[in-house]
Amino acid sequence: MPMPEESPLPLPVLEDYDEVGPLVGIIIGSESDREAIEPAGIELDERGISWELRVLSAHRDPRAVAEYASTAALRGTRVLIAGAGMAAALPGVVAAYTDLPVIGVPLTSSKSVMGGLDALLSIVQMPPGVPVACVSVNGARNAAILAAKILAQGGGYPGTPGRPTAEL
Ligand code: RP5
Repeated sequence: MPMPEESPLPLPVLEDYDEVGPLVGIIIGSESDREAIEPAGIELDERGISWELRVLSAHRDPRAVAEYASTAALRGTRVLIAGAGMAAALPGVVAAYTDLPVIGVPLTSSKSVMGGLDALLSIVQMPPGVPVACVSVNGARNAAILAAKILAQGGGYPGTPGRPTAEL
């Protein structure tokens, strides 16, 4: 019986990422968001939770966002944090491509309206059926804490079987 040909990777973007992903994937819409999202990584590090950061814009790189979001669960990632400013479509677009919980972080950018109210409304006003959790404007640390709480519900938190132990 002929063997089936080895199937190609489902999406080319997988080649760019470690096969096994971290527990938490953090995405920001621009390099200019990096400083504002840093507290999330610091908090996750302190909790011994693995994470990665990708800069992917829903408006400028929509295909890359779709590919990252739709492959995250396959790589073992359990929660996604998406931070963006202005018309912050990123968390909603990510949620459209994954069943993983998505935590949106509205960010202030130099071009924000009312200190980030534009991003807050863009993230929190998701249509029925596509929920995104939303923390405060520039609430990156809270996003990480919420991610940790979500992970603690599913037995996948560090210290539970199958995950590395960590000082909590
Ligand atoms: C959003 O537009 C980004 O998340 C950022 O907060 C804002 C401005 O982006 P840059 O023009 O600085 O790249 O998409």
